[in-house]
Amino acid sequence: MSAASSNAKVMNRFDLTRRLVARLKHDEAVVAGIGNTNFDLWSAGQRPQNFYMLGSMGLAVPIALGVALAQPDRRVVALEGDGSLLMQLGALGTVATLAPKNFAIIVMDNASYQITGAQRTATAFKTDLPAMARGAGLAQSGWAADEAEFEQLAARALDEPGPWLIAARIDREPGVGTTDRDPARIRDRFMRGLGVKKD
Ligand SMILES: Cc1ncc(C[n+]2csc(CCOP(=O)(O)OP(=O)(O)O)c2C)c(N)n1
Repeated sequence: MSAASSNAKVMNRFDLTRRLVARLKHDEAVVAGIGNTNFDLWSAGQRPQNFYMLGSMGLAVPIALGVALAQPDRRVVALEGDGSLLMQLGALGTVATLAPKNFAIIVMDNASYQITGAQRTATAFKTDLPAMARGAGLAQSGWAADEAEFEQLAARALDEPGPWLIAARIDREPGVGTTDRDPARIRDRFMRGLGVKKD
């Protein structure tokens, strides 16, 4: 895990998402943010333990944090874009304060709001999200240097005590596929996947 983004290779979100999904054992919850993170998670293989956020930027981390606190025996991963995380930075301090050991955040940083026209975000200039996360109190926070290190860090985040924040520099490829846009179905399937809805 590197403190500097300059050491990190530019990777691809769908490729990294597939690598993460391949490492899931069974019951981990994965909460993906608006747009591309959830399109790629959907295309990497649907599972009832996945939640696909529609419409609101920055909510993957707060939703996933709630799941991690409610179900401490389950590993929970939040997948978020840089633009979305920048919109909800306060959540990092909340994660650091509550410090759930079963929680990991993965930031897919393409330095842009890709899905709305690739306008540049602050990370295209001077802002470094893992450094901000460390400032928020998340000590285990840094850049994955390449695909191999991403896999290694994902495996640790699924196994060793968190909370974690793993950032990956990615290209500006759009997401692969599109999520089923039926929020009630997505919610119900997730609740069943987590064992909290039985009917
Ligand atoms: C609160 C809010 N503001 C603006 C939008 C419009 N919007 C939807 S996705 C998006 C960009 C998301 O950027 P990022 O999280 O970096 O993901 P990327 O598209 O780069 O994969 C924007 C501006 C929105 N849906 N919600």
